[in-house]
Amino acid sequence: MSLKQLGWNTYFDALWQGREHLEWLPARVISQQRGLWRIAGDFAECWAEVSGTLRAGAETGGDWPAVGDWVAAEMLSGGGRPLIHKVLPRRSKFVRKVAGRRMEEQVIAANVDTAFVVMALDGDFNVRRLERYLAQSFESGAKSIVVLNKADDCGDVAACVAEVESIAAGAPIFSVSARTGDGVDALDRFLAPGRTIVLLGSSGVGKSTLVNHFLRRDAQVVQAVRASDSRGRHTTTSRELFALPRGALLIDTPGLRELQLWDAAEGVEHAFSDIEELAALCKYGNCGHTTEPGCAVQAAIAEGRLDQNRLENQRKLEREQEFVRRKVDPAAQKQEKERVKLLHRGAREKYDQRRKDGGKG
Ligand SMILES: Nc1nc2c(ncn2[C@@H]2O[C@H](COP(=O)(O)OP(=O)(O)OP(=O)(O)O)[C@@H](O)[C@H]2O)c(=O)[nH]1
Ligand SMILES: [Mg+2]
Ligand SMILES: [Zn+2]
Repeated sequence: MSLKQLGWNTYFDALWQGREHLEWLPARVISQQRGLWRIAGDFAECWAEVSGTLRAGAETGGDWPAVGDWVAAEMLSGGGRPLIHKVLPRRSKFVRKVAGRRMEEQVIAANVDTAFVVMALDGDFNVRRLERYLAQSFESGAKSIVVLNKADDCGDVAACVAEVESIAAGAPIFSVSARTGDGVDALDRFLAPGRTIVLLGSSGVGKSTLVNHFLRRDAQVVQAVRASDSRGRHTTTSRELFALPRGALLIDTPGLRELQLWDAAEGVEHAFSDIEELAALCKYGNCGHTTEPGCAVQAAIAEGRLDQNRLENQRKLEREQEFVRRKVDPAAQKQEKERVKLLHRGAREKYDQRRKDGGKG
């Protein structure tokens, strides 16, 4: 595949001009397995390792290559596995706190244009879980889309869509059935050539079934959910990027057992902007929205305009992400964000200049 078919564009091209070694080749990480990364580029596809320098410099989980990343690879003349020397700055990334106790970021997918946040309309339907995914997705830098799958297995799709509308903070919502194909064509607009889409959502919601639908072949194994509670069986076990026949790039991910937020203050804020708007109307600026007089949030709950559970979930997610923020060095994180911002600005300027010079975007 050509780099362009893999999603390369002038934006990454501008970043690439600053590479340290001319013999390095750009490649995209398409899957990953225990210390090996599968990369694709102009040279086709192969497994690669990370260089000693990258390994030594990797301080947190986020420093390692992830599926969707663009990397600088060196082909070794002796025929050994190529070495990944650098991860190009990410344009967007969907992350979580790594499972377990470690306070570390894990990158689920990088350089994604659109995130399909998938929720099933069967017995596993859960708007609180959706709020959690959306908060992290809003933080990612990708466009968030809610995909309500298994519409064929739902007694009242309209009611579920209405409920999701009230919590999705304006994210577009599509109800589909990957099984029958109903409604799935409406997602085509996000699948333009060179575009990267990640499928997110808990196990059993039908992510891999959607992948197979778009690929028009059974590339991914799918497995029935438990009859008792419609929960999935964690069928997909690794993240993988697929090239669709029509040119988009689709990343399938395993349903996460837990999605713990990581550095998602803005995402949480956006996800609950309706509550923020209400809070601005409270009588007291420091209103805690419990029993204070003149509380607009409590008034909305009393009038049925806001669900108490949504307010509680907001508090929970805020606490969670606050906890992470206190555990990791805040100064270091801020610095990192500034560094990435500057890199992006540099790339953006070069990109704009080229467009002015008559290049194509
Ligand atoms: N009724 C119905 N079942 C569906 C639909 N889409 C998927 N399923 C079924 O749901 C089950 C789980 O689907 P998967 O595609 O394996 O789910 P997944 O999200 O990839 O799950 P993990 O890989 O475990 O994260 C399978 O039995 C699918 O056939 C749908 O639109 N309607
Ligand atoms: Mg799957
Ligand atoms: Zn209040």
